[in-house]
Amino acid sequence: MITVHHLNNSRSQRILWLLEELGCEYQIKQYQRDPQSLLAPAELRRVHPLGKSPVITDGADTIAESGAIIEYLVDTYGNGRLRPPEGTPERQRYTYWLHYAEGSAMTPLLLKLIFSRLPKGPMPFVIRPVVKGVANRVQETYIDPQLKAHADYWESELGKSTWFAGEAFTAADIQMSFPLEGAQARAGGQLGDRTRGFLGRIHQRPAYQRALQKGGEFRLLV
Ligand SMILES: N[C@@H](CCC(=O)N[C@@H](CS)C(=O)NCC(=O)O)C(=O)O
Repeated sequence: MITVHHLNNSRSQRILWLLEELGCEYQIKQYQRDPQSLLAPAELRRVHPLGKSPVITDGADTIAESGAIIEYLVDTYGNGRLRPPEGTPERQRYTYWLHYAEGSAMTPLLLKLIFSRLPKGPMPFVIRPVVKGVANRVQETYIDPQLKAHADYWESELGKSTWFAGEAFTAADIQMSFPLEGAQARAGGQLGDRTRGFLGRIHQRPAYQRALQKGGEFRLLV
C-alpha cells in the first residue's frame, strides 16, 4: 500500500492528485506545519532525514522529492498513462518541465515568500524600517523581474500547446501546477490569460478535486 506523508498547504497535494489521476489505492498520513515557523514537524524526519513533504512509502521503498516520486508512480502504476511515449519531442518536453518546476521555477517563488515575510518577523522595532527597505529593494530589483520572466515564459509556452508537454495532459502538468499556483498567490498580477486558463482547467479536473477533499487544507503560503 502506498502511504503519502502529506503536509498541509504543501507540494504533497500534487502527489495526491497524481494518485487520483492514476486511480491508485493509497493512504494519507497527515502532518501539520508549525504555525509560526511554517516548518514541518520533526516526526517527518523519521520517514526521511530532510523531513520535507512529499515523501511516500510503498512497501519497503521510501521515495522523496516530488519529481522522483512522480517518475516512480508513473513508472510503476502508469501503464503508459500521463507520460508521452519515449523518443518523441513531447517526451523531451515532459522531462524538461518535470525538472524545471523544482529546479528553476520554485527559486524566485521561495525568495518572494521569504523576502515578503522578512519585515513581519520578530525584531527590535528600530531596525524594522531598515529590514523592510532592504527586503523591498531585493524584491523590486531581483525577485519580481525574475518572476515576471518565468510568468512570460509560461504564457509563451502555453501558446504552443494546450498542456506543457503537448496536446495531451501529462504528469508534467501536475508537477507544474505548484509553481503556477504559487505564482498566482504571490504574484497573481504577472500571470497571463493562457496561464490562468491552465489553472482553471486543472482545477476543474475531477481527480484534482478529489485530491483536495482527501488532503484537507491547501492554501498557498504568501
Ligand atoms: N524540492 C522538494 C521540496 C520539498 C519541500 O521543500 N517541501 C516543503 C513543503 S511545500 C516542506 O516540506 N516544508 C516544510 C519544511 O521545510 O520543514 C520537492 O519537490 O519535494
